[in-house]
Amino acid sequence: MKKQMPKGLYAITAENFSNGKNNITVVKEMLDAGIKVLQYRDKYKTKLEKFRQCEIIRRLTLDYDVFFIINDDIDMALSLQSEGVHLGQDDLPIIKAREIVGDDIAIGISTHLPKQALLAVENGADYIGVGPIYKTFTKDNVVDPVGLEYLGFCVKNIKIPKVAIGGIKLSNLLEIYKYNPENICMVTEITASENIEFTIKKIKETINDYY
Ligand code: TZP
Ligand code: MG
Repeated sequence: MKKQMPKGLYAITAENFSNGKNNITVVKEMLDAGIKVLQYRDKYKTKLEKFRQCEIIRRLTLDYDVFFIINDDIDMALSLQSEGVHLGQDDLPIIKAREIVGDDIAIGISTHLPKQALLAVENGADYIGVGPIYKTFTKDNVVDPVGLEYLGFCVKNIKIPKVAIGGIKLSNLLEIYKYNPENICMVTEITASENIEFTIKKIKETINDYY
């Protein structure tokens, strides 16, 4: 049966912004700090390298009861039975991805425009990424910031969960929190922090443990 994605902080791996640590080390620190949603994202490894890391992370996320999402690789999501797979606008269409993964694996899709958000809902996405809200250097070839206006549109008009993403830091977190999206994603604010546990504690305090 499909699991419900927990609300709150949505963490993503970024090995090249992890102070020299590998994804496994960072993920363990995130799990110990109590994150509930984790996406594995790595644009620089071979499929086999990604799979080896994801095998370990799958086991850890089951132990910690964390909602595990794999970016891009539908086959790996299916093979490891992750809770979700995350697609971009240039990946396989949601309807085709759904035929492959079935109904038990959630499909999320990045969106940057109202038209994309509405289409994602129509095509049966389980959640949408909304962003990048602010400028970010974490993602290559990223589109221009969409700003808070697009987040406002999505919160008002899109009924499936919304994950705000892109350039979100402790310093601007409250601005996002006010819009009340189901999830807020912070990548390098967590992976690149000197003390991941402390940073996650601060994030939780900032949003009043709403998440
Ligand atoms: N998709 C849209 S922005 C982004 C992704 C994966 C990266 C966001 O990273 P950060 O470090 O939180 O700005
Ligand atoms: Mg992708």
